[in-house]
Amino acid sequence: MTDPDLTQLISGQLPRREFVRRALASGVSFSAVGALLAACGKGSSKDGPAVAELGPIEKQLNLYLWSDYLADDTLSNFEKEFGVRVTLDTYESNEEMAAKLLAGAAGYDLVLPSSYLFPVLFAGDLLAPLDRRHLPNWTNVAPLFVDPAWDPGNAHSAPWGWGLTGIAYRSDLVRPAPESWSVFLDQNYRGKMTMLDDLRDVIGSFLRHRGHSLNSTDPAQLEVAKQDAIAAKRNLKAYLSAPVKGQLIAGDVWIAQMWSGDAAQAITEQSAIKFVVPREGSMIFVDALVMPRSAPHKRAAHEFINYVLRPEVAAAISDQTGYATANQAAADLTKIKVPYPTDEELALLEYQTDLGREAERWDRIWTEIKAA
Ligand code: N2P
Repeated sequence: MTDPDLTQLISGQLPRREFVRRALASGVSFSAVGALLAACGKGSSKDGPAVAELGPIEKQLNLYLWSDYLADDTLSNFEKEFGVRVTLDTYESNEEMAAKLLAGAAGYDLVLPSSYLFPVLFAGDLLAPLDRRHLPNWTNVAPLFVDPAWDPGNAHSAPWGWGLTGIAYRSDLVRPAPESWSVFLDQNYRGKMTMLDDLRDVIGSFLRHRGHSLNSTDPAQLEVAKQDAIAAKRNLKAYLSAPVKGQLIAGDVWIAQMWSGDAAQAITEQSAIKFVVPREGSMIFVDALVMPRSAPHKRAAHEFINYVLRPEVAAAISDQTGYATANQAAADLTKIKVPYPTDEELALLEYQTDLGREAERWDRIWTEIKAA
């Protein structure tokens, strides 16, 4: 990317998507690109074209979702009922997914970002508005998730569920129970611990450990978080997200930074696994389905959203994944009640927010941690 690119973008001579393509090709991180677009006043897609009329349902649907976020029969039942073939690609972090979309990956009909990513997706002009006329089951959405700050009027998204980041551990092998992020600095567990392969979770947890916001952009605070993360890295077996479950169940990993639902999935197979929110506090997230502008099967995408908004479909997803549903009607049907955070825990939880231009600093620090 060159300065003339930026000038052309501002004057409207360079389309947003071409700007994004060039910026990423020249090594600028996706979040920094989002910040640049937002700063140039190109940050809103709410002025986009009105919702186009959708034709008949297509025969194909391409999903790009977080791994382990569906019930076994969610897709096969949809395929059978609607006569649509579904393909599923998965990702392990918001950053992995956003980099792919911003780099121009086309062909996906629905993706499932966390709320903090919305400013970047809007800035990249990546999202198509949803047509509520094709979502009669919308009324099942819990009031808490209606009209969120990150997507006013839910114009571009349908809430899926929410969860927390915490520590999953083998209570039969680890004593005393971990209660602080500092457990990852404990050499006694060297080689038996993992942290999420996610810069927001790793750096964020060490920021909380030192009493700071997990959205901090303060260089001095971030420097200390980096040093802590590097010290912890010496004790880690790996950075591994959802796929660590098998190792925790097998006992190869004893302590893992983990998302609540994935921990719940592991607990169903090994009851000695426990999940704790560290005393310094942690992150809470909401994930929501969005439809890229480039989605080739927009009617099928709407039918799928409407399908997962059915109480019984959303309940089955919540039961199997351990994530709390954003569907009010489904919450009454779930067999496994996902425990809502206690008031004490809630006071310690923080939503991740977009880092703006400082995302670049975070990216640099993460690269340094990974290279250390
Ligand atoms: C699903 C993980 C989703 C949680 N496996 C991260 N937002």
